[in-house]
Amino acid sequence: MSFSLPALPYDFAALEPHVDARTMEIHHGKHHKAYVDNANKALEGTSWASKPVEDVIAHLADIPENIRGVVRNNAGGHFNHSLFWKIMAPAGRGGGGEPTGNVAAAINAAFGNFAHFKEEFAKAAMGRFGSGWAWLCVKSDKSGVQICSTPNQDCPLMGQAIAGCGGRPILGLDVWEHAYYLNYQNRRADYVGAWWNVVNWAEVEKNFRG
Ligand code: MN3
Repeated sequence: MSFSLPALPYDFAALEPHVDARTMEIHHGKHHKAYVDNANKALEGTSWASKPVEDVIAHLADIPENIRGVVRNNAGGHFNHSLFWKIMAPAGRGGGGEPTGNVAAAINAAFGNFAHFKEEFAKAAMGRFGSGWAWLCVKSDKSGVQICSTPNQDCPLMGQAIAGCGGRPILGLDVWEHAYYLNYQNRRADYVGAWWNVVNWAEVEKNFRG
């Protein structure tokens, strides 16, 4: 079974005004679709074509070298965006507010409090030069959570050697210009600040529990 584009769990305009409808439409229907199509094309005819995307990106070193780069970018893009859509929800209807439960406890243990966590996460998002992602991950040894950032469509699941950070991502923020440029132009900080209004903490909690 090849990868397929997951349906958005809300309509294109649902995250307005924080993320605009036109951006969502292009981001999901064009960008994410292209990652799915390109990953499928590259993996077609290999034993990896039937594997879950998590397995594929966690074993990039085992992917044939002639397709490894394409798979890294496009299977990475597919996984990252699939997570991204799910950890957002309309503001006030599942989106925004503060984490609760286990993930709140883990965030407080690692960062002191939610406000400090947001500052550190925003630093990771703002410090990523060019295109990439900011992440909150459960550490590989499961001892807690940590923030990191990756370039392009790299993902912490790819591991330290490839992505420059590791762990299991439970929250991710796309800071490619395609994620915000129509509404925010060069004002990435405004996008990052507004995005907190649409974070679906119940879903992050689900991810945390694995
Ligand atoms: Mn994107």
